[in-house]
Amino acid sequence: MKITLLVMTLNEVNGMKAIMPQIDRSWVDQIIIVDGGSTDGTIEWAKEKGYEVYVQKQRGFRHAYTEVWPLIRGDGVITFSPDGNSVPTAIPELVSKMKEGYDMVIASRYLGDAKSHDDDAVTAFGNWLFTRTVNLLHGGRYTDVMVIFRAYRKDLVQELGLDQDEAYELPEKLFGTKISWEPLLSVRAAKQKLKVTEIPADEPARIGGERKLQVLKWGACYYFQFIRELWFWKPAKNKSLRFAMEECKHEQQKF
Ligand SMILES: Nc1nc2c(ncn2[C@@H]2O[C@H](COP(=O)(O)OP(=O)(O)OP(=O)(O)O)[C@@H](O)[C@H]2O)c(=O)[nH]1
Ligand SMILES: [Mg+2]
Repeated sequence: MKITLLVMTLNEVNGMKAIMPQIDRSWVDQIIIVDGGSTDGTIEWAKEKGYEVYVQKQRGFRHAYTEVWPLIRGDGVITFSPDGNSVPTAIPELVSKMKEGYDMVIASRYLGDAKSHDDDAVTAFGNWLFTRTVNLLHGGRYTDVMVIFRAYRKDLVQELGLDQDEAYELPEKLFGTKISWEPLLSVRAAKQKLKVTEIPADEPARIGGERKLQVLKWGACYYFQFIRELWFWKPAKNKSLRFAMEECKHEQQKF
């Protein structure tokens, strides 16, 4: 299994300079810096260091993902925050768990001894509430449904419909913002009863730069999605559908 590391950046040059040298390029098969239009030298620095850089065209975190997806050569991805919040040493652990055959592995800030040093009272409560809600409503067994730092199969995006605008449009319109897909990925992975696990990983405090999190607006959008998912998206009846789809793809390639 090949793994692509997606490094998400928006004006994150200080974090990049501190964190990227801690990542051994041989840990993964491909690294892409996915930039949201930085103006602080992040893009220039990354290119100078020889990284593959993709600059997103449409604003919003989820568009960064949908736009970069066709460039991914791995069968699995790791999404990573180079602002200091993701500990690079957890990358090899995520890779090896994926190679054991999991659909998704979350680097949880709240599992076992792990701690977040980035949370304030509001985000700590929000993350707890969101995780409890997803577990109660959708039968998850998560300790962290929100974190960016996680690994999953590339094809999950299509299988769980995460690339469909309809999954986000209404809450985004109601609350006037653009959101990401991690919370919905957690929900639908639980609904589909995928093979999911977590590893404990501390969240150190942010290194310089500015926080982009819009606590209230994003919180409202994600909560809306959690409730609507009770009826909005139905999991495939049996998991062999996935394999049937794969077979179809192979057949098409033959012709
Ligand atoms: N490509 C891309 N990256 C983004 C965008 N928004 C934020 N990022 C980056 O994604 C990572 C996570 O964003 P943060 O602002 O730290 O958001 P957060 O981690 O939820 O909030 P914090 O509590 O501050 O850590 C950072 O490295 C950001 O620079 C975006 O729209 N596009
Ligand atoms: Mg952060």
